Amino acid sequence: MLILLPLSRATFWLGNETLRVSAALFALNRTRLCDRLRANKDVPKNAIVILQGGEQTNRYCTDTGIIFRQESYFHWTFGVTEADCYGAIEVDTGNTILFIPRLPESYAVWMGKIHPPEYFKEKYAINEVRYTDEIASVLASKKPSVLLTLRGTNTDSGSVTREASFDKISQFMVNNTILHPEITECRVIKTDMELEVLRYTNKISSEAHKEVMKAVKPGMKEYELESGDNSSVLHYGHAGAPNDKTIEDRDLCLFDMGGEYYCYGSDITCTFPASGKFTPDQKAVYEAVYKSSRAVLGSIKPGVAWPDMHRLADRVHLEELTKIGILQGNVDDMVKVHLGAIFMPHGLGHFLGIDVHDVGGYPEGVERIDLPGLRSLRTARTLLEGMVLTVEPGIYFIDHVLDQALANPAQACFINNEVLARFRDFGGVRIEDDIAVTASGMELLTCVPRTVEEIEAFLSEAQGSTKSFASASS
Ligand SMILES: [Mn+2]
Repeated sequence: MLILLPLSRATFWLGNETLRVSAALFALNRTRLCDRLRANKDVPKNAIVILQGGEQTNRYCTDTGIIFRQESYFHWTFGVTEADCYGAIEVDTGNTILFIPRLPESYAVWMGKIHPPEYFKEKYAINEVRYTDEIASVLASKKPSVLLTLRGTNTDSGSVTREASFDKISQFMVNNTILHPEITECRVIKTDMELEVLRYTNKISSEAHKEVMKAVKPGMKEYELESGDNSSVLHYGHAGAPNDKTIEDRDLCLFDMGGEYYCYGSDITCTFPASGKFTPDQKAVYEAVYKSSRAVLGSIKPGVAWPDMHRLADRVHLEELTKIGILQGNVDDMVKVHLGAIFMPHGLGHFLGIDVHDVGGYPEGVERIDLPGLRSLRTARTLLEGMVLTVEPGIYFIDHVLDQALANPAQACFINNEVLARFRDFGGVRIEDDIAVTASGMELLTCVPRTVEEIEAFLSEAQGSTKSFASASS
C-alpha cells in the first residue's frame, strides 16, 4: 500500500521563467525503488532503507563554508536540498521519514530562519519529518527486520559511497550490499518527469553556449568567457591549467560545459573558429567529427551495444582522416591496430543524470573492454529506453600520442607524416550532444548550431548585431 499525499504545492522553482519541478518526481523514484526491492527475494518483509544525505563542510580548518550540493543518491530519493539530513523508506508501504538536524539557536542569527519539521513535510511532500537525534528511537519503533544501507563503488571514480551511520545503529540488523545495485539501476532509467528536467537543463545550457559563441572575439582571454547567465555552472579551467591564454584569430574554441538545475545536469561541447570562419583544414576535421556524431545519433536505439557506437565513430574518423590525407591505406587494417584511439583517446560518451558521469555504467555482468579507446568508456552496456547519454566524438592532435604512434611501425605505416605535420598545432574538435534513448531511436536534447554552415551563419549574425549595436550607440 502506498500513502498518497497532495503533492501540488510541493514544488521546486527558482522563479521567473525557470522550470517548476514537482515533488512527485521523487515520490515516483521512491515507488520504483520499493517495487524493485520488494521483487528482490533477499529483501525480507518490514525492511527499511536508510540513506545519509550530504554534509555541510568548511574550507580546510576555517569556518568558511563550502557551497553545499546534495549527495546524488540522496537527491534522487528525496529531492531535499538541505545538508546534514537522513532519510528512511519503509519498503513494504513506501512510508517515508525525513530526519533533519536540530539546529542551534545561533543558526537563526547567523544563517537564517530555523524551520520546524512541518515546514519540510510540506516543502517536500514527505509523510513524516523528525530530528536526526531521534533516528534510533523512531526506527526502533518501526521494528524493522533489517536496515538497508548504501555501500557500493562508483565505477568512474573508484570511490565508495558514504554508508549511513548514526548513534546506536549497532542495535539494528544492517545489510549494506542489497541496496546499491538496485537504486543504481533505478537511476539509470529516467522517468518522464526526470526527462523533463534534463530537457530543461539542456535547453538553458544550449542557450548559454550560444551566448558564449556570440561573445568570443580574438584578443580576449579565455577566462573572460567564464561568466555566463541562465543559471549555468561552467566547468572548465583548473588550478594546474588556468584559462589564461589569449584567443587568437586562427584558434578553434572548444567549450565543454553544462548547467545543473535542481541537481540534474547537462554536458555539451561546442567547437567553433574564433574568427567566425573555419579554415579549410579546420572545416575538414570538424566535418569528420560531425559526420561520426550524426552516424552515431542515427544508429542509437534500444538493443544497440554502446561499444559498437564507439567503434562506429572511430571508423568514420578513420575514413574521413584518409580523405583528408592524414591517413593512407585500408580502414579495416587501421581498425585492427586501434588507430582510432590515436585521434580519440577517450570514450564516446557516458550516462548523464544527477551526476554528469551518471552511475550504473558497469553493473555486475558488464565488463570493461580492455582495448585502446574502448577501455575509457564509462559504460559498455546495451542501450535501453529511458537511458540518457552524451554522444561526444572528437578528433585531437596530441603530440605525445602521435609520436607514440609514429614510433610503432604497425601504426606508423598508415600515417602520412607530411600531411600530419600541418595539423601538429591544430588542437582538437569535439562535438558533444546529450540524448535520451526512446522506444525506437533517440531524442536529441541539445540544440546549438552544429554544421559548419550553421555555425558560420550564427557567428556572422552575432558579429553583425554587435556592429549595429555599436553604431547605434555611438
Ligand atoms: Mn561529457
